[in-house]
Amino acid sequence: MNGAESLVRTLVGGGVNVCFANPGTSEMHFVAALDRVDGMRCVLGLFEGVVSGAADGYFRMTDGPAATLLHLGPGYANAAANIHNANKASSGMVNIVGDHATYHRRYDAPLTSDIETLVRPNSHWVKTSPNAMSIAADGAAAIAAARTQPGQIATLILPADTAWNEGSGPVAVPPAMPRQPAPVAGIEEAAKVLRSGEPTLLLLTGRALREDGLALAGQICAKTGARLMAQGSNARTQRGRGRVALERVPYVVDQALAVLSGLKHIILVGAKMPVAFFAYPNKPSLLSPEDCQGHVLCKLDEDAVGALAALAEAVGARGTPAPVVNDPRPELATGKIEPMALGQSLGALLPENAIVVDEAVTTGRGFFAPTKAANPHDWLSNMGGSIGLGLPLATGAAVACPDRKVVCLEGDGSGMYTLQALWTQAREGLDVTTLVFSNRSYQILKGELANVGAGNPGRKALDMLDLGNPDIDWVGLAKAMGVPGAKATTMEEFNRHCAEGLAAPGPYLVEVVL
Ligand SMILES: Cc1ncc(C[n+]2csc(CCOP(=O)(O)OP(=O)(O)O)c2C)c(N)n1
Repeated sequence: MNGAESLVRTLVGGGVNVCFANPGTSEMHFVAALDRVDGMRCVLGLFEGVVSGAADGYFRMTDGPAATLLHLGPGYANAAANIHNANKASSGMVNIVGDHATYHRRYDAPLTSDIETLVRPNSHWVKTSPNAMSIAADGAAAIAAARTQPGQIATLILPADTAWNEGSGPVAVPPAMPRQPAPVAGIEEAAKVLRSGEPTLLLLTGRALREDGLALAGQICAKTGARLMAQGSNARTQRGRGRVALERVPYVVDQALAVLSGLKHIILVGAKMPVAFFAYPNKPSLLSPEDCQGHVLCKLDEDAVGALAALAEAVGARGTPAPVVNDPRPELATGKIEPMALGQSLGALLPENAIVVDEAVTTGRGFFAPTKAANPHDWLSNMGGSIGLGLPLATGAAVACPDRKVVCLEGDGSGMYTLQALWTQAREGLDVTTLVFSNRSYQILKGELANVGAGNPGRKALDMLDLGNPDIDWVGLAKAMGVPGAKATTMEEFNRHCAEGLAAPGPYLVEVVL
């Protein structure tokens, strides 16, 4: 058995059953080995940013890593922006980056580059496998690293001769370690703060934002009068009717300062003290009041649900009912297409157990409130700020959860970075309804131009923020990649086309003209 097959068998044996791939010559033995090994689903992405974003979506929905297959330094470089996003979301993934055969590297052939240096900033674990006999053991170590709580990026560089020479056969992967309990001192400190009666916020991210963690956090806040919020963006939040709802720290600095003003304590449940996305002249970087103290209940890799349960116990909140959302679902909105109307119709239309991928940027900023009482769903956000994640993330989430509907909320500017994901959705028959909010501009940047104090923009500056001239035909783009769709110019059309997409099995795209 050659090295490549030893590696693929190690991946499958270690529970890595999906590989998002964009291969080249140096990965041909890995590709050939896929045919000889059962249990590995291979999904082709036509740009590496699709591959890495999909692996992120897959991890968020399964809590287990997928593999990616990337072609040398440039293949990795194309994947890097969404690996950055995955890293910020603490998603685990096993990147397999092909390289030239070990003896060929010294000749500096066109695709030669320093792959280790390229991958290091966004990888917790990096290794170039030295020979075919060690590739399976290195693969097993990469899987173990990717599964390290809360999830890590592991990058294994695979020189072509380590794939084609005789290998060791598969190597067993040690079972994943559970999360460690949070230190008792943090729980005691948090309980003391909550008992003090001073204005306190429980700030959540990570594992705490699933239904069980939210119920405990809701009980604690109902009992003690503390406030409850989530970080500005989060990997996966479970929300909707029957669950404890929470708002996020706003993106706009002045709004965030207002929301957090008066607080004396923030209890951090996996979260960091809130910081502004960017610095702006004459505005603070830290969003909490100067005299507000942070208290770590648990770190991101620790057992957040266990820590919340212990805190609920400590403040006597176990018998307090969790304040879950009981409101009726909103009605469909009608008339002119506007962000709040879209949020309302979305709240009415979201199917039970949907997975919402949110890269709606300006249009979607207010969607949390009107979707609060929608059917129960999971909400996935971009945590690394590198746009072009939404369509790939939705693709990976749909591969992970074939029984659930994925609804991708996408800005037209962000969508254009990685639109090839639509082709993968069509080829794989993935159940994704994509709503592209076609405001034909980089709308958010128009506000940012003013916020950074760059003065009154002229024609040249405004042209850099405008996506019209020519208008992008999203329905045409989708059709060309095998995804049916329709355009909506009124809320009535939106309601109809969105419902059509949600009713159809497989991918569908609605271009929403704002
Ligand atoms: C990789 C990357 N390049 C550029 C940016 C800067 N950027 C932030 S938002 C944005 C435009 C987003 O446009 P769109 O998705 O249409 O959202 P809108 O604000 O119009 O709703 C750009 C270019 C970024 N965040 N990431």
